[in-house]
Amino acid sequence: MTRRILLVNGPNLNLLGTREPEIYGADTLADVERLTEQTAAQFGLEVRAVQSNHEGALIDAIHAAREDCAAIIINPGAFTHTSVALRDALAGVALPFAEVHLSNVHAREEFRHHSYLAPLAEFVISGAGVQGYELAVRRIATLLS
Ligand code: CA2
Repeated sequence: MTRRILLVNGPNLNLLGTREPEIYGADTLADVERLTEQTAAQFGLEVRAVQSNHEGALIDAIHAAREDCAAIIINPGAFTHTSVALRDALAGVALPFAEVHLSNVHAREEFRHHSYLAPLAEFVISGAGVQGYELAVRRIATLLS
């Protein structure tokens, strides 16, 4: 069985660590990807990391995961609250996935409280900062064991 996780970060997450540290913390996207890879390695899992600001590119990456990944960790950014297309892509590949948010979306504006993806997710982590990615890897390792 494949031992690879697809890590997907959506729009604007390439800006991590450059502004709004009070909401999203000081770590960069590179830090997030490194933490995810290092945690996964402890469980003999590999990571393919993708970030895009384009909905179609994210969908293509999710489709490709069907070939060689066992699970997906996704921070869909603002597409969480808007994208039926991302939801359909995740439903289509039928891989177990975790939805991760750096901030606690339920403590923020009303429009961030709804996720199109969450009903299909194995689990959702929101508000644990970058540690949420580490926790997601640990839970996925359990689910895959
Ligand atoms: O809390 C999260 O991880 C979010 O997915 C982040 C999204 C937001 O739209 C979601 O509601 C919750 C926004 C990502 C923007 O990231 C930035 C990071 C640094 C500076 C500016 C934007």
